[in-house]
Order: sequence, then structure tokens, then C-alpha cells
Amino acid sequence: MNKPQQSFKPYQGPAAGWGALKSVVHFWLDSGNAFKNLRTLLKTNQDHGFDCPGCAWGEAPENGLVKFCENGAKAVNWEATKRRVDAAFFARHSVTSLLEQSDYWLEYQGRLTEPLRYDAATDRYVPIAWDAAFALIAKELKALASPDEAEFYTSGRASNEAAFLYQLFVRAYGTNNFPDCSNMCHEASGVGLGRSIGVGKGTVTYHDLDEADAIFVIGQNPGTNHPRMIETLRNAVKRGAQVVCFNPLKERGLERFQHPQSPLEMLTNDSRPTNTAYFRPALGGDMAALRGIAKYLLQWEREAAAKGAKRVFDHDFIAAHTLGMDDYLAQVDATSWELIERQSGLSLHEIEQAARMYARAEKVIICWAMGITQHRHSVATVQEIANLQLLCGHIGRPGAGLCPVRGHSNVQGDRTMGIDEKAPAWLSDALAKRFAFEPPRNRGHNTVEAIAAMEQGKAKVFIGLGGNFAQATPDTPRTHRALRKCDLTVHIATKLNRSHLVTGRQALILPCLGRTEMDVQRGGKQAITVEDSFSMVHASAGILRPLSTQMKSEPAIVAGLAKATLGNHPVDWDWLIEDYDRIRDLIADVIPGFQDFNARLAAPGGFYLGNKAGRREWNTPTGKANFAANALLHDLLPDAVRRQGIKPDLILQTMRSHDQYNTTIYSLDDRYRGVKGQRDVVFVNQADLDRLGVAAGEKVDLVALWDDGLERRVRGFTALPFDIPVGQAAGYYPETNPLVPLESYGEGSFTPTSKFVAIKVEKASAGNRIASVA
Ligand SMILES: Nc1nc2c(c(=O)[nH]1)N[C@H]1C(S)=C(S)[C@@H](COP(=O)(O)OP(=O)(O)OC[C@H]3O[C@@H](n4cnc5c(=O)[nH]c(N)nc54)[C@H](O)[C@@H]3O)O[C@H]1N2
Ligand SMILES: Nc1nc2c(c(=O)[nH]1)N[C@H]1C(S)=C(S)[C@@H](COP(=O)(O)OP(=O)(O)OC[C@H]3O[C@@H](n4cnc5c(=O)[nH]c(N)nc54)[C@H](O)[C@@H]3O)O[C@H]1N2
Ligand SMILES: [Mo]
Repeated sequence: MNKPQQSFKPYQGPAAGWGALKSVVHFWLDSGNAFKNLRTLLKTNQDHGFDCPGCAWGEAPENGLVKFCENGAKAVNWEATKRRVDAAFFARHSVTSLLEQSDYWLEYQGRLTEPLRYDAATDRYVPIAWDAAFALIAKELKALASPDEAEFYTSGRASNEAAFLYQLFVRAYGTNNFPDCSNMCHEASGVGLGRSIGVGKGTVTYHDLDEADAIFVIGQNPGTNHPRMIETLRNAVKRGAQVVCFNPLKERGLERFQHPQSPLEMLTNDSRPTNTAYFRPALGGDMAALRGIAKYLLQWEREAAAKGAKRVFDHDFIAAHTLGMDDYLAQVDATSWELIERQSGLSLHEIEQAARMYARAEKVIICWAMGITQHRHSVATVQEIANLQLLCGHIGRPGAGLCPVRGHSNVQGDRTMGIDEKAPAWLSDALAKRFAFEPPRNRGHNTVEAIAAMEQGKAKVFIGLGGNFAQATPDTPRTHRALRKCDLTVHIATKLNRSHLVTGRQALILPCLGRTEMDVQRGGKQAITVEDSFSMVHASAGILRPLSTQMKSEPAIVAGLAKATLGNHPVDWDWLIEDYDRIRDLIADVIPGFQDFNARLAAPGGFYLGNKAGRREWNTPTGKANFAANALLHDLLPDAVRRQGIKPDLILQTMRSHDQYNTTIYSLDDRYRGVKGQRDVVFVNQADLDRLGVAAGEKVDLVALWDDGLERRVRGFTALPFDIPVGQAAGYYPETNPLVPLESYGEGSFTPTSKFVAIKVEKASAGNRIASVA
């Protein structure tokens, strides 16, 4: 691992293309497993292959031989490395010394290959036998005054089988404390869509996107985070559809794309546009922009009605399927153009242009991701997206619908399997009926509440099924202190990360198999299943031989935990994991839509779980789709910032670079933004740099504004002049997470407001990179 050269030079090329190919080859060779991994890459997303451990974008079942993208290839090579982190590694490194290393360095060290226990006396991880590890966890869990004193985190890579067993174990143990990555991600989509259309998932399938004549892409950077979506957008532009982007940054993947698997495009260095219109709103300004679109549509609808011309709204749909339009339209009338313009950061002319494209299209799909969901008013914004689509009947028709583009490759499936702190009544009923126990019915902790509970000493055991809780969550120093207060922290993981080093009084690391690896149980070779953003469920089976016989599959680890804690209650855990078909039979009994699960998996590409709203059936208390009459926020700045009485210098969004997967850092480069060899950077408009008296390349401190008396500061960030709207800043996650206050979360979603942090920019001060909270 060489020390990288730092540079910054705006990128001119298209997305993907030669740069992507070069990058794939680099990570492939660097895995130390090049020969095997070529075979591995070709099995990505194929029938009888494994599901890409990257994003949750779906597949056209009929597509050809190569079904991975640049970033999927990075994810595969990263997992399938030969490097290992074992007892010998920890003999060389104390935990305290490892804490000095970067997140990038930690994961680069390789795969976890044996179960490990933290030994406080030597400050090192030392080997522990699996049975002893399970027994230790069981002892701590049984010693708690209440099951609600334990937190069971899930990251979205866990398979359906692992997730189902996990929730079964945890509920049989007695709690609904299921903080999960979705709480920090698409929670607002789940809550908002649940209220509006009765299902917290997207309504479109892969093929709908090929039929739409307008695709709106809001608050999403698919060139990096869902690269296979770019081809869909390019094809849409090619066939004359509108692709309308709302993003404050000019993201390369939303501008031009060169297909790395098209020899002609590569050799002629040809590239194609991926949008037909690009709007750059204020951070958090999308709801105002969408309200503006609705206001134009309403104006045109009234004009059409007066003239007896073709109507803008779909009145048949509205009458048959919806409730609440009048209240909503009253709210639209009551929203002033002045507020819309000020809050959206767009001119009325731009909003009118977007509204025209919307109104002209017969079939509209709206896609969105973290630019929408990580705000205080994200539930209301998601509902505003649904309002628009309801007005014009763009739900439950081919080529039209709602498309929250999910993050982790099985985050949607984990929720389907019951990883949900708000255990729905149907699930508790189904579990009670199928098994001999009464599941808890109270609401458990989400991620923000879990941190608060650990901070207050109300939660004492933390178990993480994957992920990197210490780094992915907000208010980093505070969250670390909360984790350190625990009696026991346990991480089921593939690779070493900082969460493993932020130990409770006792700590364990349990090494698990990844997607790429063969999983052999008593009943033979096993496959797991996942669900993508389009509700397609399919099987995934790894092909690589695991680095060590000491690694266990996630279902086997969960079963081991459960058996040690509960004995053979409510199921015979050992018997279950001999053959995952048995787990799937249980899923079929409990989870709607999974009847004949094992048989249906045989179909190439898997099966469609179905989506009621996609069939115009509304699983809401009213039995109809609901318009939501939310007022715009009067002011996007939270009260806790305004009360402090200091005007923010900038509003910061925290986002992903091209070479990272959440807290996994593949390299310190961000190709499309022209950044090399560095991550402690802040992108700022030149006019703002001038106003703040900061020179390009100067080191600064970023300080968050919040009125609770705690200091939130990151030090020594390099200011980079960037094409970003005035008043905004952008930095990388997780480096900027110390700036996000734990109490700054979405109304109704509890999602940390990672895309809206009010900051001051100060001259760089001396001290640790992250200032510790007072
Ligand atoms: N390679 C790779 N793939 C990934 C991931 C990864 O880290 N790496 N992560 C996975 C996960 S878990 C997720 S959730 C997804 C995340 O996928 P994205 O949501 O695309 O991820 P972010 O980098 O957070 O990007 C947010 C985008 O929203 C824009 N944005 C920020 N604030 C606003 C706003 O207020 N309004 C608008 N209109 N735009 C805004 C930003 O400029 C940026 O382009 O990707 C998944 N796929
Ligand atoms: N400031 C800010 N914070 C954010 C975000 C943001 O945009 N800005 N985004 C949020 C979002 S959208 C999300 S989804 C969360 C992500 O939060 P998490 O899901 O908790 O984090 P990841 O970085 O995806 O987790 C990476 C770790 O997972 C483990 N891992 C990888 N593969 C496997 C596997 O197959 N099995 C198991 N058991 N472990 C595995 C590895 O040890 C790796 O180190 O972060 C959130 N935090
Ligand atoms: Mo996510």
C-alpha cells in the first residue's frame, strides 16, 4: 500500500469508459487473487452465480455475459482478497495503535479469518473458539435486566435467510431493538410511501424504466453509486425520453457515459449524454421545487378546464383511487411562489421548464436516493413526490411509477424479512401463529435511539450483523463513547473496521463468509437469496473457496448465537442451517409473498415479489392512495441552529466518493470530481472562498452549528474550489460524520440529516483531526 500523491484537477471525460476499465484492472490485480477473481467477476449477477455485493440496482434477466460495473468489480475484488487479518496480525498491532490508522488502511489489511476476543490486559484481539464466543454472548444477554437492554444492528448486505433467522432469534429473545442501516438511508421513503400508497417500496420494475418517456432523477449520483442505472438513462435519452436531473452538483454520470463493454464507443472514444435537463437546487430545496411543479400543473389544469382542452390531471384515477386531493391543492394554492423560489434555489423559469417536461410525458418515473432522504423534511418530500405522481395517475401503469433507488444490495430484503424496530402487527401475529412464543409488540430502537440508549447506559450489549456502526452513524466521538460504555460489543464481519476497535468492556469479532464464497453446510452447498430495488428475489451462491475453515456463514453464526442463548427454542437451530431450504420454508410460512419460495427460486432471474401499489391496490387504512397536504418548512435551518444566533457560513452535504462503498474506502481518489489521494477535503464555490477569505488549497476547520453546547469540529480539511452552488459545501462521508448532531434527524424517519449540516469555516487549528466533544 503506497502513500498516494494528492492532486485536484477537474475531470473532463465521460462516466465509465477507459477510466473505469483501468480502475477495474487495478483493483483486480491488487486483490492478490487475480486469476480466480476473473472467474469470480464473470459470475457476478449471473444465474447460478452470486448477487453483486455492491448496490441494489436490478437486472434485466436477459442481458448478456458481463453483468458487473466498475464499482461492482471493486466490491468483488475487495471481498475476494488473499490478505488476512488473523491472530498473527493482532500479535503485531495493539487495538490502540490500530485506532491511529485510517479507515482505508484498516479494511485494506484483508479478511477476518478466525473468531477473536478482545483482551483488555494486552490491548489485543486474541483467538477464541466459536463455542466459547457464543457462550460469552449468551451469558451477557441472559444477564441483562431486560432484553430491551441489547441492540441488534443489521447492515443491508445480510441475506434474506440470515436476516430472517436474526429477527426470529432476537424476537424470541424478547426485543424489537433493530437499529439498521436503513434507518440512516431510505427510511423516509419507507415511511412516506407507506403513508401515501400503503407500501414502503418502489412500484416500478426494470422494464418500466425502458418504457418511461420521462425519468426524473432526484438527489442521486448513479454514475458512482448505481453505475448500471446509467446505461438505462443513456438508452432513455437515445430513444427520445426526457431524463431530468435535480442535483446541486454536476455529477459526471448524469452528464455523459461511455459504455466500457461497447468496443465501438471505447475505440472511437465516443460517449453519450445521460440527461436532457439538469437543475441545481438548494440543499433540501427539492420539496419546494416539486411543489412549484405541482403549482404549475394546477395552473395549467385550471386553464385546460376553462378552455375545455385536454386535462393535465388524471381525474378518473384520482376519483377511483385517491383521497385528500382538495386539501392538498388548497395547500398548493397557499404556498407562495416567493417561498418556492427562495427555498428551492431554482428560478421559476427553471421550475416551469421541469413542469412542462413532466406534463408532456405520458409515463413518468421518479427516482431518488440520499439527496432526498437525508433531510429533516424528507418524509414530507417523499410524499410530495407521491402527490405529483398521484395527480397525473403515474402509479400502477407500465412505464410509470415511484423508484426509490436502494443502497445496500439486500437492504430491501432485510426489511421484508422483518428487520424492523416498528414490528408491524401482521408480522408479530404471523410469528406467534407459526412459533411457540409471543413476540414483543412494543416499538424497539432505531439507530439514533440505540445510540442514545447506549449513551445513557440503558443499552449494554451491541451486536452488529455486518456494517460499521461506529463510522456510519452521526456525531462520531459521541457514538464512540456510547459504544465504549457497553458491557459487550460483537461484530459479525468480513473485514476489519473501526467499529471493531471501539470496544465495549468485552468485545468479539466473528468472521463470516462473503457473497463470493462457497457456503457448505451438512446438507451440501448452500445458496442464499436477496431482493433488489425492483422487488425481484433471486438466489446467490458464491464460488470461491473461503480463506479459512474458521469462517462461518451468517446464518450459521446467527443460529449459533440463538442456540447458545435460547437452546432449541423456538426452532431446532442446528437442523435449520443444515439446509437453507428449511429456512426458506419458514420464510414461506411467515412472510407474505413467499409461498412456494424454494420452488419459485428455480426460475432464471428469480421471481417478482409483487407490489400492491403497482397493481393499484392500496394497503392504507383508508384503502386509497392518500394525498399528503404538508406545508413547506418555513425555514430549512433547524431551530437548534437558529437559536444559536450565528449565521452559518455554508450548508454542508456529506456524500460518497467514486472509490468508496459507504465506510469501505477502496482508494483515496474520486475520479469524476478530479480528486486524487485525499479525502479530508471540502468542496466550496470560489465566490464563497473569496467571501470567507480562504485560499484554494488552504487547510480549514469545519465546525457544526447546534445549540447544545457540544463542540463538533473536524480539523485540517483542504478547501477545494468547485462547481457547486453558492452557499453550499460538500465533503465525504464518513470523514464529516462528527459534524452531524445526533439530534438532527428527519421528522417521522429519524434519519440523520447527512445532506444538511450548517457549518462555520475557520482557520485550521492545532489538535486531533476530530475535536472531542466537551
Ligand atoms: N460504489 C458505491 N455504490 C453504492 C454505495 C457506495 O458507497 N459506493 N452506497 C450504497 C448505498 S448504502 C446507498 S444508500 C446508495 C447511495 O447513493 P446516492 O444517494 O447516490 O449517494 P450519495 O453519495 O449520498 O449522493 C447523494 C447525491 O445527492 C446529491 N444531493 C445531496 N443533497 C441534495 C439535495 O438536497 N437535493 C438534491 N436534489 N440532491 C442532493 C449529491 O450531490 C449527490 O449527487 O448507493 C449505494 N451504492
Ligand atoms: N454522513 C453520512 N453518513 C451516512 C451516510 C451518508 O450519506 N452521510 N449514508 C448512510 C447510509 S445510506 C448507510 S446505508 C449507512 C451504511 O452503514 P453500514 O451498513 O453500517 O456500513 P458499511 O460501510 O456498508 O459497512 C461496511 C462493513 O461491513 C462489513 N461487511 C461487508 N460485507 C459483509 C458481509 O457480507 N457480511 C457481514 N456480516 N459483514 C460485511 C465489513 O466488515 C465492512 O467493514 O451509512 C449511513 N451514514
Ligand atoms: Mo444506504
